[in-house]
Amino acid sequence: MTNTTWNTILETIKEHGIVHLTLIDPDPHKQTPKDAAQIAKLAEQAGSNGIMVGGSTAFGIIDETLQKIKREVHIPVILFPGNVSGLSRFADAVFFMSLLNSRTTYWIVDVQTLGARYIKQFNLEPISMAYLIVDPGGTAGYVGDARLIPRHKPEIALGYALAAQYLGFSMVYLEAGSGADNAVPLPMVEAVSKYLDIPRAVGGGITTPKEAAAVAASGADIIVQGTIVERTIREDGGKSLSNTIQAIQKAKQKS
Ligand code: 1GP
Repeated sequence: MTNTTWNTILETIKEHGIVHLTLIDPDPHKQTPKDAAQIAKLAEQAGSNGIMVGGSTAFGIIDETLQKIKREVHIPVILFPGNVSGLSRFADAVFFMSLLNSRTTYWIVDVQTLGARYIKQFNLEPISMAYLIVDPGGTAGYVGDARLIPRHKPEIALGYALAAQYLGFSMVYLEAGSGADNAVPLPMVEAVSKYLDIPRAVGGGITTPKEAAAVAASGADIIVQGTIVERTIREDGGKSLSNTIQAIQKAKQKS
């Protein structure tokens, strides 16, 4: 097993200071696999560095969605599974996540135990990720039974993030929840970034280029966007996304 996807992500962080990942929820109520593949293709053309496929309530059409996406893009396609049912042999890699601030052992270690043999069988590259859900948390917070990290307590987020690093995780992901009204607070991103050596991904409720740039300038290495990409890409073919990607790269050059 070669760590191709993770190495590509690390190399892109080294080269551009930042990675942009586009999240596609393979939900038949949102879009068909064909539409998902079209979104992925336009996202790649706009400069996104990878496609994440998954969601807290994703079901049913994951294999088909992945097969169609893989036909359209050259960038890595990474699973972002909401459960064992979110695994598929048709991706390049999987974010092997532990929801460290869950109240329930299922989301911390049991679901990973149930899924691990499939990852081996499917020959997926696992990328270990500490998943930390910040208030308001959205569906992920609800489904994952998270003890949401309070927005005004960056030190709690830092404690979890350092614990993740010391436990050997490859990266941490600060998640405010898909479609959140407010993204992860910048002082929290700053506090975590100041002391952490492993990459920080930040996602949930990041909408405008300006907002994304501020998150990047605060120390995020990976920015994840889903809702806004799915929405705008239909309207402008990827123009807004391309603006966002330019804005985050510029923010990194300055910081
Ligand atoms: C995925 O929460 C992110 O983990 C995506 O959030 O849909 O708000 O971009 P958005």
